[in-house]
Amino acid sequence: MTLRVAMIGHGFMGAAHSVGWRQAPAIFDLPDRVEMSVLVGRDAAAAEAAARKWGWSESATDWREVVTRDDVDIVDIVTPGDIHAEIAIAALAAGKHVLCEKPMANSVAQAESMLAAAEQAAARGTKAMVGFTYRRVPAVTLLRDLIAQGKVGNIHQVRAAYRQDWLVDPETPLAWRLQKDHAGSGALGDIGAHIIDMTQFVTGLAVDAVSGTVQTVVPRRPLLDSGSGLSGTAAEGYGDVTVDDLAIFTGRLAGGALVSFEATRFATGRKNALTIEVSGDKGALLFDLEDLNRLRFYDRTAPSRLQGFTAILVTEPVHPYVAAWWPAGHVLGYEHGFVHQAADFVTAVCTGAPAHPTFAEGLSVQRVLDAVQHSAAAESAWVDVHEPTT
Ligand code: SOE
Repeated sequence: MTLRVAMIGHGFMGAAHSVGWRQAPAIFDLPDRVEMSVLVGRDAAAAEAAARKWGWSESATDWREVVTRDDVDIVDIVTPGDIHAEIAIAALAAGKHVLCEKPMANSVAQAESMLAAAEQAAARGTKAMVGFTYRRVPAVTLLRDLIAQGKVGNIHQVRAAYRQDWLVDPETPLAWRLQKDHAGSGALGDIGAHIIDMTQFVTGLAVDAVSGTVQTVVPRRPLLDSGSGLSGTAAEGYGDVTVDDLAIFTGRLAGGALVSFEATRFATGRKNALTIEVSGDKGALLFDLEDLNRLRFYDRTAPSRLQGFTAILVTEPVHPYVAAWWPAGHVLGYEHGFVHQAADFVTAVCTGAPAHPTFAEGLSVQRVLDAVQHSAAAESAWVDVHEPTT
């Protein structure tokens, strides 16, 4: 059998997902073949150029028509968040398996309706998954496995940060990521969502309550002329930034451990620095995306003369995903997570194996994001994540 994929959107994430779809069948021994069938974009010429560049068989402009086509099995959503819900719900109703970029939606209400659609579709064997790709960096999967095996013991504290600096220049243009209508929130939803998901994923514990603050450092920016935003060029005139530039918050995990979260686009000198450190009574684990082939481990149970953080080189065939790639010691990079994501999703579709992150997990992140915004609006009061906040 061949699984035929339609991808809706073709910006930065569209490029990353295209690499994933193209490489997964070559690198992994997948149960079925994968065909990159159709790429969808609003502008016909741009969609056609992107399809040609990334190896899609054809391009189209009307996602509504594409998600109901008989010759499409998987719909991959890489648009801005404001239309995730509409596309995902239509695709699931049409019986398509759905992979949706993070954050899953722009609001809790949208995420709830997506989960309802996914639950109905699951009864017919249809899969829905959220693209929190960093779960599939081998060192992050290993971190999760080591925690599950008790290597850090009882978790006392987590420090999670995602730091970028692409907005430090006040002349960086007003991309869709800076507009609430399109993005829902700013650094909070775009990169804060990653560290919320990663914390819940690696610890297996839900964020139960939060207290935080958000800030918009540069309130007006030049309008965007062309480009995706991260690398766009400016047009004449200025417009309002309607989202946060940075968000700093504390989370309380089920069981009581505290997490410090920092999501910022104003960390001068930090380009794409995601770090997470989990501290427990038996040990600690530290991951740094800028050094993604290593996982640092502190073993408190080792003789004290041997104690200290050691670096595990996560490049060996015994490590998650690595055996499919190069001989031992040959490092991986940013795009490999997207390949692992495509391979895992195809495997789940073909075998019926669970596809994580589920839409329920996507909704749980959305609830945390929403609670942070409510806390920020209430002078950083603690907000319970599971209570309705609106
Ligand atoms: C922009 O901040 C961004 O592209 C995020 O949207 C992605 O999820 C992350 O992988 C890199 O940074």
